[in-house]
Amino acid sequence: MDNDCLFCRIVAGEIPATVVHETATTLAFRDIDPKAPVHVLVIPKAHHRDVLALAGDPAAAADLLAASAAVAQAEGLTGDGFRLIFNTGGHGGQEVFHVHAHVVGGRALGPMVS
Ligand code: D5M
Repeated sequence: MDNDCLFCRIVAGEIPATVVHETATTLAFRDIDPKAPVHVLVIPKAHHRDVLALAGDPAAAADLLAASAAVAQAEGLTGDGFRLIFNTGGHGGQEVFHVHAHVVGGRALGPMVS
């Protein structure tokens, strides 16, 4: 755990979140500033800075992908579709440096890049 990391502190229960799914290695909770009717963040419980770092831990990456799919299923997104996003670094618009997948859906999302 990184004590300076917001999402590590959510994993530790120090900061509240609306948790929608949890496994031994992952946690999923609703984004505080949702961009669509469904906007859930899926994170590994272990701290990895970004998706580039996560790629160095294939088991954790697989767990995160499986958890993201489970969230999409549970949130009813698999019929109409949804978006799975890893913002990465400055140009990618990453604000929280604990890797997280955005599961976004519940409406037509339009062009990917703004
Ligand atoms: O996305 C970081 C996301 O994290 C952004 O959509 C807001 C969200 N956020 C920030 N703080 C919280 C808390 N406390 N709970 C839930 N969601 C939160 P990025 O890809 O880094 O730009």
